[in-house]
Amino acid sequence: MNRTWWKEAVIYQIYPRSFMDSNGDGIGDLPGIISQLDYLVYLGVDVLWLSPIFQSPNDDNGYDISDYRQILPEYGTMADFERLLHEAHQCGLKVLLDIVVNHTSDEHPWFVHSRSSKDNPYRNFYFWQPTPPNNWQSFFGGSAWQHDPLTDEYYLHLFSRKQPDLNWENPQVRREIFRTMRFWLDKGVDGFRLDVIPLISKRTDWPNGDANDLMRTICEVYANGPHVHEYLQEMHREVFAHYDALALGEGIGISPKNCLDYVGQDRHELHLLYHFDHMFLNFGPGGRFDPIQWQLTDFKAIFHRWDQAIGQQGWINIVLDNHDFPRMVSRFGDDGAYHQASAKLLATLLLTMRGTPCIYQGSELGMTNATWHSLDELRDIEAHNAWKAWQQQGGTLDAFLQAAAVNGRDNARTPMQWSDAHAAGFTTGTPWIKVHENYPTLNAQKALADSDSIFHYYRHLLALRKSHPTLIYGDYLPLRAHDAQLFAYERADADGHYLVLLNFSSTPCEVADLVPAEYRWLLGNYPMPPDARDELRPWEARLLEIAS
Ligand code: TEU
Ligand code: CA
Repeated sequence: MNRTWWKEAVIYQIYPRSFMDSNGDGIGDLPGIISQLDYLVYLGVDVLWLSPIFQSPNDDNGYDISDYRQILPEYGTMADFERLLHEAHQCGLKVLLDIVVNHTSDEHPWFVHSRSSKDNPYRNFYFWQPTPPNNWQSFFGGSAWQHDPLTDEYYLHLFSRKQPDLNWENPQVRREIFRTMRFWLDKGVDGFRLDVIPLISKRTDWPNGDANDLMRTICEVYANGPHVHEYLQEMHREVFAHYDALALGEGIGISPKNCLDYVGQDRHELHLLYHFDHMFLNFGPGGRFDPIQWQLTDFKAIFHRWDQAIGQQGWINIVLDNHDFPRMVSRFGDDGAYHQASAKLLATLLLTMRGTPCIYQGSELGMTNATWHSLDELRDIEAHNAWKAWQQQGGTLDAFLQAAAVNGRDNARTPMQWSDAHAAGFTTGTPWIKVHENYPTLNAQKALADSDSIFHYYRHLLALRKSHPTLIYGDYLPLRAHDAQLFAYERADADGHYLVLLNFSSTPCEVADLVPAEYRWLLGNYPMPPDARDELRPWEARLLEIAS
């Protein structure tokens, strides 16, 4: 396995809107990020991924870009961005921009031209049809085809109506996108997170999707289109081949079967991708707002299947939460009685699984899902659209708010909790989205002062990972695959051998048969027991070094 910086790095995702506000307008911004670089360096991460910072009407918080070369004024100026990049580099941090190239905003000049007439030179930048050719549904609800009265035709939008899909079959579109990417790389950015990249090539035979099987429809109909690899290879030739820059793809619709087509090291497409298999585990037949119970055995099987599929030929990201999903401790842990222990257990999984971890802002503090008391508190377009559909089916508001509290995206978007000051120290003004009620006790200031905090656990683990390359490159060997309570595995290569034991439950768990007599205790989320063969306590995590 060849060594590269991006396999060894740990990525920290910043959602700029909710990270730190410098001027009291209630919206996080670039100077706010600059003011917290010391915090990120102290934590020990290597790469910052900034969710989109480009000009946007914010229908989907920046995932609807109206100018790829301007900074959103709410976030600051180009000079602020250049200062952020410079200061981050000075601290040894790399910076990835999140670029959305599957679609633009409907306010992007390309779309404004495109819709203006059927023979406009930009018409072919998007997909126009006289009538909807199929039953495709938008990810945010309703038909993916929107009628436009200006020319009496329909355009495709896989996300909101204000996010028309670009037509990548048009070489001019590709040229413009690649030029834009080079523009930012020439400024010195270290790579891109590529939003919904498996969707860029459309099946223009326009087959129907299966309304009863969304996952299959995503994999077979929306994603992995006929030219996707051709386009990504072209992107590599035109863009990435000329820089030491990272291509990290959001891998929606990619499965273990085809992942190496994207990240195989001989492919020259993406370096990394993150998949959605475990992130969709608790989505019921009705999707996100129809949550179901998930099983640890399924969860483990997903990690195993992906690790086997990737093997020695490629590399992936490890992700347990981000701005699109609930908080990991609320979802996969226990954010009540075992909040501290389970947040640390999940950190152990995130940072010792084989792959490049992404830490989402605030999870290093153990930030939790919020409670939503009314529709007005929710900001996410996906939630508001889902509520409309929910209402049509006769559902109640209470039940909807409960579903949103389990799986809504706004859970991950509440402001970063810096201190117990006004608005958690995020802003001196009124935050754009409510601050979580638990900020007086759960905040960075408290965490930094408490050597036993979740934050310091992350810090130790990040340092440990750096000094034990086997935790990065070593093989992943799952143990007790069928155990519904214990997630256990070894990481091993010629240089070392480690055992990771994670009790995903609030009842004790036997591990005596897994622990050899000789071991060295590296880290745990409880005080060291007299013997590492003793049963695991509720949500206990142990990381041991064992003899090969
Ligand atoms: O997300 C893609 C995506 O499909 C998931 O957000 C999720 O499946 C969706 O919420 C449906 O439940 C990316 C971005 O990460 C997300 O924030 C954007 O809203 C989306 O693309 C459109 O750009
Ligand atoms: Ca601001």
